[in-house]
Amino acid sequence: MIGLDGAGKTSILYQLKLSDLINTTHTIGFNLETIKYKDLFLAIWDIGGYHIFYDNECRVECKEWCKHYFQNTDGIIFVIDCNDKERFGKANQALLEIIKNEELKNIPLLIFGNKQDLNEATSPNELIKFLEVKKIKNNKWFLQGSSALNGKGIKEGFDWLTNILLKRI
Ligand code: G3D
Ligand code: MG
Repeated sequence: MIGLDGAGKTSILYQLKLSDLINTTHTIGFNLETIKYKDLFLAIWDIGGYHIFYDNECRVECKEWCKHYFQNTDGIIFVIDCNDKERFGKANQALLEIIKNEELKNIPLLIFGNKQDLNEATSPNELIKFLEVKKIKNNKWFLQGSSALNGKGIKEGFDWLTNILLKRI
């Protein structure tokens, strides 16, 4: 799970936790949440902000580090704050940067257009115009509007992702 800081990653995980939290492990820079969702045990790495991939200071080191996690990743969840239009460009660049990784080829990509509860939030249909999703060739993707505040859309997103994962098992 990745996205710009403040997008709502931790809040989305918290919504899931309310139902079926198994375990939380805090590591340096990474949080691991183990959640039972339907018949699956999901180990979700909240790998924090986009700077891991985007800022020059930590880019090389962090990228190398992330590769170890990516190797056994079954899906990507990318969270976008739909109320933060100024950073849509950055979110788009971060997304493209992440899916460039060889290790993440062919795995499903769930994009949460989060904070839909806010009046000014960009709708998923509008958001799609800001994201260069046509450049995504190697991943099946799905954009789901969500609100980590009231929980709307989160189940729908995870249903899409876990249906694909279950088919692959
Ligand atoms: P991150 O883990 O991606 O960095 P967080 O983001 O989950 O910490 O969320 C950042 C801030 O956005 C938090 O507010 C959180 O409550 C808020 N937020 C997350 N999801 C939603 C949402 O769907 N709707 C609204 N309205 N707010 C949301 P604070 O004030 O604690 O910084
Ligand atoms: Mg967080």
